[in-house]
Amino acid sequence: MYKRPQRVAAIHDLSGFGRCSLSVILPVLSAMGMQVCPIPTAVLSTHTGGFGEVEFRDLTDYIMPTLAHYRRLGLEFECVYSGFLGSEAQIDHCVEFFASYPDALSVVDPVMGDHGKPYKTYNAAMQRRMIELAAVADVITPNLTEACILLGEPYAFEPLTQSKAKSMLVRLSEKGPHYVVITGVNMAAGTMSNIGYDKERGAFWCVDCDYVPVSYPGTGDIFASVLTGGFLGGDSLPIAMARATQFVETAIKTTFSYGTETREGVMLERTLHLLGDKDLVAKYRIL
Ligand code: PXL
Repeated sequence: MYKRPQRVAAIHDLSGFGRCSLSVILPVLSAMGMQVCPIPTAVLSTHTGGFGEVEFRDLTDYIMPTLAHYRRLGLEFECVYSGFLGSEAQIDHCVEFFASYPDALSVVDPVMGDHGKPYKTYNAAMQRRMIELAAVADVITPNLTEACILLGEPYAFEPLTQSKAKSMLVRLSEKGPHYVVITGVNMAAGTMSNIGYDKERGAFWCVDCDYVPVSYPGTGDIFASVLTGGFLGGDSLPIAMARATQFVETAIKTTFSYGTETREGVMLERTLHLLGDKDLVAKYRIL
């Protein structure tokens, strides 16, 4: 019998050039068999990482009327997934969106910064409000910079010991979410790892990444999207983390081999087909 694809309401910006946010979230989740309904928070000519002055149109007043329309239509979503937000009011609107779909998996990628620095558009008030949004999520996927901002701590430039890593995961989960995944963690043991915590089970997980001497924008969006698609497809936390890590690693290595400009993001076009491979990816460790 026909079963419609699972639906994801994706509340993120649309950056035209540079392969991040909705430009990568849509293809990734579609390739994983999900129907993505984009709710753009802003439209930008490029992402904010390296293309000079950006054309930016805020769409704060678009979110609530769109939610109202979907409610009138009786549209159901299996997942609501938020990311880059352009204003404080958008955070309130996302909270309301999540509250309107209490049975949906709620994923908050608290996009705020990278490499120890907040993005230009994220002021201190927005950083504080993002903590409120993370509190209503089932899953959060900060990178290490964002994890430090959410915890109100200075950025951890030193490699993290296992006990510090576990403490960060637990303290983030105490703010609300059941699953916490921190990406891009330089571990004291010498690995670059993505680490995760399942609050209900009290279980910690770690997936190591191969080192590549470059960093591309949009990889956090791709990671969170593959993780979300994995969960919706029935993956456990460590399997979803392993799937997302492996895909991002392959996309980065493929792109690096061509030597393209890093600000243009990863060559998703050359790797997207790999997401159709449902084989179990089990390259995880217990942290
Ligand atoms: O990939 C995160 C992201 C999303 N949206 C915009 C960005 C960035 C990172 O630079 O600039 C507009």
